Amino acid sequence: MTNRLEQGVAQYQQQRNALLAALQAYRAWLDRHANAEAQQTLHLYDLEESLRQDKLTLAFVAEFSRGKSELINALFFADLKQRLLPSDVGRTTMCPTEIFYDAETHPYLRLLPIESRLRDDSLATLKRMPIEWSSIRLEPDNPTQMATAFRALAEVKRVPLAVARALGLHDDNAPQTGSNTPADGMVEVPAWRYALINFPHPLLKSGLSILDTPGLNALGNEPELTLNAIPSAHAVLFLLATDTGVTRSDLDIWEKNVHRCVHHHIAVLNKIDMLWDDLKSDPEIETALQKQVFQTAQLLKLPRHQVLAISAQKALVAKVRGDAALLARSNIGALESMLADHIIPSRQRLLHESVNLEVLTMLEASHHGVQTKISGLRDDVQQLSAFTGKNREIITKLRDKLVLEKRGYDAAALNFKITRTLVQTHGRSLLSALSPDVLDTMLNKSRAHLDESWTTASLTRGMQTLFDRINTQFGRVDVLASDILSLLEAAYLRFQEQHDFPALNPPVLSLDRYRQRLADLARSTDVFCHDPLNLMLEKRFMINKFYQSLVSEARDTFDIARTETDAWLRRTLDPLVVRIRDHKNQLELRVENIKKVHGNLDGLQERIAELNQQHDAMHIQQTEINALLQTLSKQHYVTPVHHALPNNTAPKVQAVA
Ligand SMILES: Nc1nc2c(ncn2[C@@H]2O[C@H](COP(=O)(O)OP(=O)(O)OP(=O)(O)O)[C@@H](O)[C@H]2O)c(=O)[nH]1
Ligand SMILES: [Mg+2]
Repeated sequence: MTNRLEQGVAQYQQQRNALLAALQAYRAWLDRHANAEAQQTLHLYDLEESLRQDKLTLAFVAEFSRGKSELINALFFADLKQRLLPSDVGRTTMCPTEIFYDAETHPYLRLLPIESRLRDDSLATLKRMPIEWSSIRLEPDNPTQMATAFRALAEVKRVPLAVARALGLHDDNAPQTGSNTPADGMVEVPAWRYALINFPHPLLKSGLSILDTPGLNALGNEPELTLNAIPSAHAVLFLLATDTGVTRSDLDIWEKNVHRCVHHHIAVLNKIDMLWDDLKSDPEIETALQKQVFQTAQLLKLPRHQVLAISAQKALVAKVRGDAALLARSNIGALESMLADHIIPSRQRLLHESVNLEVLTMLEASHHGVQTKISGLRDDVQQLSAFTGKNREIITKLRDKLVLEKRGYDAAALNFKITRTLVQTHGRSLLSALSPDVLDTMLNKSRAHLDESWTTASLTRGMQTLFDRINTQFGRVDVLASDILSLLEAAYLRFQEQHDFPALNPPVLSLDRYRQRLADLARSTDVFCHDPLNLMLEKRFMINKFYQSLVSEARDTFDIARTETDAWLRRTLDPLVVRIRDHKNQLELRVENIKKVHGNLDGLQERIAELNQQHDAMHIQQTEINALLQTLSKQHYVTPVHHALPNNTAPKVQAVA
């Protein structure tokens, strides 16, 4: 039995494969017709690789015991007929857990020891160092073995108070942070800092990746999650429970980590079975439920339809037992449909748009090249046909005219080389304005603020200085980019006026997305600095951790901006270079034609037949490129039918992004 979610994810995989196939076909086309610049082929390879790596990420965020792990079990692992992830009363999941599929290795559970918090390496770096992790091999055919292994996700250990403090996990002033101070001076801390589960589930194989997070302020302990993993998830499911209602701490997590920080979020009011009461009629229960949904929507400032009321536990039980009536009553189908009808299509749309942005200009240039060749060949055949019965004198005149035209064009093409060199020089300045060295200098300056004192005030100052400097640098890039564009437009206009080139609109470079990302980081810094919890916790430790995550985010943003600028340079220059080169080849061919005819009037018919053959071959190329254009510009995603959700941020094409 496949549900809506499985269908949705399968569709997402299909579309990704279709895009991939189109890119491969285009690369093969370029190879076959030997008119690709090496850089173009490389770029297509990169795009294909990033498409292959693309994952659809769902993050589950909530206060402890709202049923996050239970919901993951119900949505994804019910077919194993077990409660796979530990889910229990009170605080259960102790470390953030990422669940995905990686075909390269045997299924595993990897656990990062909590002590790694003492190191300066980021989680992203540590993820690339398997040696730092404790690894357990999973047996996918043995759910009991897996469930036993997954108990580690709930493990805690007792450490001396000083160690907990050093790990930034103890707050003397706020016992609600989870550590208490017993007489023996030992406190409980999570045994593991992070978990990775590689598991061959069909949904995960299709490119889905899940992030389960621990409740009770544990999120704030890992700034990489709050600054990056959660905001960049394609959807965040925020859970609440009917028995607790919306509490102060629920609201706090919602405000700090979900509401304004992520674009796609769904509030899930879980545990509706708590309202089921044999002594009440169904309409009474429904009224009570609707009231709670309404109140939840109001408190979270969400439209009513973005709050889904379900029972994760009953859904899991129903799926394990094959109880259709209970499954329907659990209402999990509504959540599965929401994911399939809104979240997945919006990810598909973005994927499609980002690939289109990269490839359509290239494809259009190829299309134009073929078109020019076809019309050139047609003109040539016409021209040669007109020679039939003409004398050598007329042909001499025409030849001289054509040679003259070619000379004029060659001069223009040579002139363009100057523009091209100039653009390349500007391009180098453009890229060096975004070089890692420039960033390092800026980082050192911002860090100076912090070295004076590790306070939230100096953190704010340091980060503001950094973001201002990066923005200034982006401003410089804007100016250089618009200079480049003017140069190219002026050069192209000459070809349009003097050599009948069709209109071409080179794309404009926009770094707005990265400016927005910096603004988001600045806002997160502000939230962090005003959070009473962070003011109370061992300051230096958390500020340092937060600073490091911020810097790594700023670095990524800067790097992606550079990659995008580099790609933009290619997108603006390459099509022009290709057009100018194609036209030159065309003219050369025509001069050669006329020279041949001039030398051997008897071979005229033979030459016409030859050109007709070339013309037919070009037609086949044209059909191929048209089909590719059609595949890539076709909308593969399903348009949302019900309520439109706001757009997510564009994907990182190089990381995928
Ligand atoms: N009655 C009822 N209980 C549920 C439901 N969903 C989860 N629970 C129970 O609530 C408790 C907490 O569930 P978990 O899945 O561990 O909650 P969590 O949000 O993952 O909690 P942490 O891991 O501590 O952050 C468990 O005992 C679950 O069985 C539900 O729909 N109905
Ligand atoms: Mg849990």
